[in-house]
Amino acid sequence: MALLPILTAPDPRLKVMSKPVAKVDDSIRRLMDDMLATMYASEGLGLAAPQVGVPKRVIVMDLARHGEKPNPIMLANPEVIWRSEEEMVCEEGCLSVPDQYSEVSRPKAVRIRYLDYQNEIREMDAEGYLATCLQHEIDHLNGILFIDRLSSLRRNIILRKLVKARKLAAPV
Ligand code: K1U
Ligand code: ZN
Repeated sequence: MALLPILTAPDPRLKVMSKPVAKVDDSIRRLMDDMLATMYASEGLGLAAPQVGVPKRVIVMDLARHGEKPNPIMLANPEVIWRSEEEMVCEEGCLSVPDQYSEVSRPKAVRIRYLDYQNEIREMDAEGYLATCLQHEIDHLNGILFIDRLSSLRRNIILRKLVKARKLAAPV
């Protein structure tokens, strides 16, 4: 399995609409495996293919905590087919927006349709933190970052911090 470099905002590749997968075949399964390894190595809870520069509708997640049995979720072409009217506010972060966290309001519960690792069509009901993470990852597939759901003032403050941090990290 390979560890893939993660893009950070404001990289334009994070703003692109990703393309559906025709079939979950060996090449998509390899992408899912590499994304999962990359997500674990970065201590993230989720990862979407555009974050590693691949504009395909593939996401991986694992919400198991340290010390719990791993519970990987790998989805292709995930789509929200129902969302609750009730919303929930949750603190979000993103591996592509390093060290920045903000509260975001999203539907509290969703039903997702997707293709699984075996290319079978499945549906999943999610609520609470799982629903938040799924919606955050599906947003990535549509070129949306959690900072796009904040006020333009807050978003610009965060983007300026990221550009400054990148300049400081760049070799002279
Ligand atoms: O980069 C990503 O898309 C993954 C992202 C998933 C996520 C976390 C929290 C809320 C919504 C989506 C992360 O894993 S960010 C890093 C992280 O582990 C974390 C961030 C905030 C709160 C708790 C954990
Ligand atoms: Zn993210």
